[in-house]
Amino acid sequence: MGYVDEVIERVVAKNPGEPEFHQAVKEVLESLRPVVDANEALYRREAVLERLVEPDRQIKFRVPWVDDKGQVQVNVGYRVQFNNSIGPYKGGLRLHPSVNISIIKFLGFEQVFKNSLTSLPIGGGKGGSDFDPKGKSDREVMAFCQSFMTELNKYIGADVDVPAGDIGTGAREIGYMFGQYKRIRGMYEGVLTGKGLSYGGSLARTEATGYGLLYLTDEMLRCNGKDIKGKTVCISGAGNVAIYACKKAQELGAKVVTVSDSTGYVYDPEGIDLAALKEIKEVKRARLTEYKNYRPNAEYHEGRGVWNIPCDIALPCATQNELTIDDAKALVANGCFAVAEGANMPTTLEATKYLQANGVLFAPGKAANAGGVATSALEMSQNSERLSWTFEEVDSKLKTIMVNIFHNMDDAAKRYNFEGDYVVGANIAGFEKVVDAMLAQGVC
Ligand code: NDP
Ligand code: 2IT
Repeated sequence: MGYVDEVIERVVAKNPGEPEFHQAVKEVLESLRPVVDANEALYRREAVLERLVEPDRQIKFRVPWVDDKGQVQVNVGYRVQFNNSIGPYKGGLRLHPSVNISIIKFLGFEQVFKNSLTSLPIGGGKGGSDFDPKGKSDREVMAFCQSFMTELNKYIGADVDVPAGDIGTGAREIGYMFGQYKRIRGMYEGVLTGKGLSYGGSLARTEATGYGLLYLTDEMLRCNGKDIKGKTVCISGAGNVAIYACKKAQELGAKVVTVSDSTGYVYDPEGIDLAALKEIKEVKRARLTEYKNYRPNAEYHEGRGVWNIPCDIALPCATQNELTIDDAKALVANGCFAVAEGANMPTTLEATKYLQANGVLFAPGKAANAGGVATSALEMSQNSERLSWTFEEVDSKLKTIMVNIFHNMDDAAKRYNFEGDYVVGANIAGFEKVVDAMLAQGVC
């Protein structure tokens, strides 16, 4: 058995009940075969893959808080610090009832390669809790965030580990967590990113993941002789990533016809009304069922089905494994020619292979959604120099980073004779830098 297969088998045996983590490890390691084969003796002796798949540490803790009725609630908190070879651990905090150690480990593992791809000095980590902010009062969210940070603060710091937002964690949650960190540690430092603009946040961080997704998609299309202008785009999700992906896609001349949330999806053949979407999701924190009140000609459908709407370009921006083999078949049958992942691992392995086999340009999440964490790293730089840059300055750096990520993954794929396979390209390009740093730093 080859080295890659041995390590995958070991990961599955040693981490039972962690299907998302197994999936992420398989996807990465299998596409690293060309590099691993070329360096097998060295990598085996240095146990490079064994070290890559084992996090530096996993922290799990109790998060007790009091709800509005005076009832004590208990959630579970996690922080997985995966790899800090190229910089302090960096990655978001997910607040969603589905959160478990498997999901946090898959996200942390992906983050290592994503952060390497940004070319900025950030290692990989991820955290979160099974707390559900939906339907909670602001006071309840604050009580949870303060309790969460009361434990988490022991393990993080501006040069140690810098968490940020993810599903369920937006500006409100980051604010409450930052306040509690400052209070407990007695220091004002850039320990979290995605902060409000009045206390050290960066302009363009809110927009960064969605905008970055479109900058990379635009470059991928351009380099393949295609143009986004005038194309029909389906987006899933209706959160931070989806909203700003929609905005930039529209600015680039595309027509976005769908958005979705966990209960259903909207199909607006005339093009999504961004102002309505923002009001429903960012201001009212309401369901997409409200969209029809703004746009009577739009359709709202309960349940899944967003990928059955015909489109040229699909941008999954909700959650993991939301685009399955059946969805991939529907997209191909309807003439879709590009898929770029705004979410983390939204496409199943089988669906990814099907899309690629059918000539669909496929940009994997660790490259396509790296604009968020890249701009978080720019927020860290601004905090360190105690300055803030203009929107245009941050946005232009973000664009350069995304264009470079595209070319780095494209070049890596070509170097190993996998031209056009951006999954292989992104994994190899991300891996090379991390391994170089690991080997230089000795056995640790
Ligand atoms: P938000 O919480 O702002 O929005 C998430 C959206 O996805 C909501 O519309 C939500 O619907 C939907 N969603 C979440 N879970 C499910 C589910 N299990 N089934 C169906 N729909 C679901 O999160 P973000 O926009 O920040 O994150 C979206 C994705 O992008 C995630 O995969 C995240 O890891 C990834 N990402 C985020 C970055 C960022 O900077 N925010 C950076 C890089 C990647 P509902 O409200 O009904 O739950
Ligand atoms: O998945 C991700 O890259 C994020 N949720 C953003 C992480 C960050 O540190 O900005």
